[in-house]
Amino acid sequence: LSGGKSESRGALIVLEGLDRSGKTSQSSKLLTYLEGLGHSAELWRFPDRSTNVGQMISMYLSNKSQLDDHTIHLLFSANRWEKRSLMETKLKTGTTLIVDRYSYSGVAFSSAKGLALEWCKAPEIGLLSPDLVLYLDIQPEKAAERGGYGGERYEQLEFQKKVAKCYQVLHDASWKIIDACQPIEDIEKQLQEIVLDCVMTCQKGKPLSNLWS
Ligand code: DGP
Ligand code: NA
Ligand code: NA
Repeated sequence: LSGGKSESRGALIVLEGLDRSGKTSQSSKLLTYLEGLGHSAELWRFPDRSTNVGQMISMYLSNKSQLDDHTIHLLFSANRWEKRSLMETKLKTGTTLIVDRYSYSGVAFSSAKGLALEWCKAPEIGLLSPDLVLYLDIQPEKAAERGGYGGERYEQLEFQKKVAKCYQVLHDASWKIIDACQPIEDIEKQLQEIVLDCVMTCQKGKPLSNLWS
């Protein structure tokens, strides 16, 4: 009754980076890759705009509502908390989750507004800790040149520069920094290698843990 693939857990893999760093397209390429290898995998993203909390966040991001900086911070966190138990169930039943943004976005975007780092981290304590964080590294100016900033609240060069600085203080041993200005296929290949390695490590029984660790 041991060692079977169906009993090993999935990996929690997070993609982070500035707006227009390429997270969303690389996330879906990774899903296709893992499924192609026969792994059970799902693509998730935060904010998850489909929930009630997510709809409040979406209104805020599109400037249709105004909220105090602390209030919106806690809503983003609540949006992750409302998915925590499902996340744990999926991982424990062997599904790997590719997650487009997570708690690091939460802390980086709010501390970029001037909120204290430790205050920003506090509501994330107890969420599942990613096995791997893939940070798509791009200079804010380069990201802005890519165009297609959709006009949402945070999609402004000066603010993204602050977010980039805030991300820099968050990285730990679970992070891999990827140069997001390489050709798209090169990025894809690098990510595949790192992700496969992580999936294997988790299958071998690496325990789940909680933030911040
Ligand atoms: P996206 O759907 O990935 O484009 O994200 C929408 C915007 O919200 C983007 O500018 C990043 C920002 N964002 C994502 N997660 C959080 C969070 O937890 N807190 C804050 N303040 N902003 C976030
Ligand atoms: Na965006
Ligand atoms: Na995105």
